[in-house]
Amino acid sequence: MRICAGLFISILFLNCSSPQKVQQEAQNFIDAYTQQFQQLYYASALAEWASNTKIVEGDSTNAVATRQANEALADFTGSVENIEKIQRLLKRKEKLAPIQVKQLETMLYQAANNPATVKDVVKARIKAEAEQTEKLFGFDFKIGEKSVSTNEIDEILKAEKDLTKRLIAWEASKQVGASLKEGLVTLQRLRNQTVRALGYSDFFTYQVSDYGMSTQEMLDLNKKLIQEIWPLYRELHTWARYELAKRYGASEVPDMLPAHWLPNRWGQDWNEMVTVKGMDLDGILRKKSAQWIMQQGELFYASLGFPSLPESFWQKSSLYPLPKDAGYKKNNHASAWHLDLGQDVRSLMSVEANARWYETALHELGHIYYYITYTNPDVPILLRSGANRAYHEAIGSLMGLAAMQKPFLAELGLLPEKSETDEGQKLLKDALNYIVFMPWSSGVMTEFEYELYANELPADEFNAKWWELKKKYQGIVPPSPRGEEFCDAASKTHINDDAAQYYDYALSYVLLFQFHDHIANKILQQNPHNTNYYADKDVGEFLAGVMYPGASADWRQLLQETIGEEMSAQAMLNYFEPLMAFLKKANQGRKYTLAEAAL
Ligand code: X8Z
Ligand code: ZN
Repeated sequence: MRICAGLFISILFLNCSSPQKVQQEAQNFIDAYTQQFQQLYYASALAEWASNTKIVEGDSTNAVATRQANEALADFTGSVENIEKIQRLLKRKEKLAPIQVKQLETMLYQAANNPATVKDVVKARIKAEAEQTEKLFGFDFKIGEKSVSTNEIDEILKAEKDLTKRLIAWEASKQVGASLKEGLVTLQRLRNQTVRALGYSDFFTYQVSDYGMSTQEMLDLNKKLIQEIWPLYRELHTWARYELAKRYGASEVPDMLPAHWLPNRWGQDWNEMVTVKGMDLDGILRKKSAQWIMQQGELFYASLGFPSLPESFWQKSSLYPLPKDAGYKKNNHASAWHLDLGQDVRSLMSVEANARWYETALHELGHIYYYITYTNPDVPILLRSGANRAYHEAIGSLMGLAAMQKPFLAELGLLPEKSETDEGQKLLKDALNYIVFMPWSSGVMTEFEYELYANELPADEFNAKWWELKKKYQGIVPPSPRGEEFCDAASKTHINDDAAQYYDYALSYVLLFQFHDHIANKILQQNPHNTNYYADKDVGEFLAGVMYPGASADWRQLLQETIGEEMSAQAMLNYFEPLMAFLKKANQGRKYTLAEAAL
């Protein structure tokens, strides 16, 4: 009797414990978890940093250390004890503070990538990921006998007029994919297996769930975006076919764009096709230096009221290409790091003095200033990430767009005050950047990774599917048939080390035009095509307001609070609206080869 009564009382007590008590219990757990998490996270980031900045052929020291550090972090975040505790606390959700619920949900989300119940799978995945990164960035690109950097390949694809030379450079850029195919097949299996243990159907669905969306909702949203920009894309595609055929002296205008004709390894950004008269940024920047680009970037953010970058950023970042005789390689793709979720912020780039790196440097600094802004006492360590992942990508790209507009460039003395520029050409150049990117990101990349993970695309269909999607969404075809001995998808960084997240960039472009529209019209009262953000503290305040809460805010609500809108492509469409008539005229009498409506 006594025992039963005791049990009864304790059950009663448990169910009726006051919100304060439950919150206290949760907070104790969150605090202890956070402390350990931050240490393990930092150790993992430091090891990853070493692995990405110093890749020595045949030396596995960094790879081994990275594997160990990542395993330790995974063991902790996915431990049975932690998962059970989180789930138990989340059962009493209604008694917890919303910010506690958010932190517990973040923990559970991370646990799902590393559940201890499938420890061996997690271990195998960590190993496979480390090997894939090493292969991807340790790869020796060759043109003939000569080793070349990706910067050198990109330069050829930007400027070279000889189609044979272009073909050789493009094919060289795809070799890396073939060497990564086996690893991708392994990762496809292991990534799916790990997240299934906590109930996600596949890795794509797991990644999408971070937005609070289902896979179908994400696919539908991306499809809608493609449909909305399609009429403009169709004009750009037509214009580019004729323009490039003329440039290369081709005897015929091809129906679909050969991949090696375009100024980008994946055909994701064609802006380098156009040099705007009176605004030749490449020509201007060539006379500056890579260091100048970085300093200028910091100055731009600082002019808006953001702090200078910490000294440690300059000391510890890896910002410039390695010397040819370095004896090791580094990750050739740009990234920004928040290593300790505190003050240690760094960027990894290979900046050179040109417009492409100018834009990329501003993009990466956007991430860095996002880190710095949400590293504040109101944002718990576990919520130091973007309101969603697309927000994080949007800020720096927005600054890149702003820093290429004429009044801004003039203020910085990069253009003569009264230079004559061709506004139509400038808008065309912008569209070749931002509009062209949409079928690639929302279409090719998103659908390929959906097929890869959610539909378990068989390995002997990888390349066929890739080129089917390239044709369908981008109207791009390979220079010659590419069999399954190649794996052209794996030549794209994100397929290997940022899996199932590329729609982030598509959504970030949508968001950035919404932010830009708001800034231009509501804050600066300037024409969105001709703004000057420089030194405007109100613009800085607005951006800081968007970034400050990090992931402690609900991303939809934050959009309402900051710009009073839902996510929508309307601002992007408005920006490019004047271009349609120009393109229609330029394309008059030409043969259109893309369907009138997107599929
Ligand atoms: O990967 C990036 C950034 C790093 S977060 C340089 N971007 C995408 C890409 O290069 O494919 C920026 C825009 C698209
Ligand atoms: Zn980015």
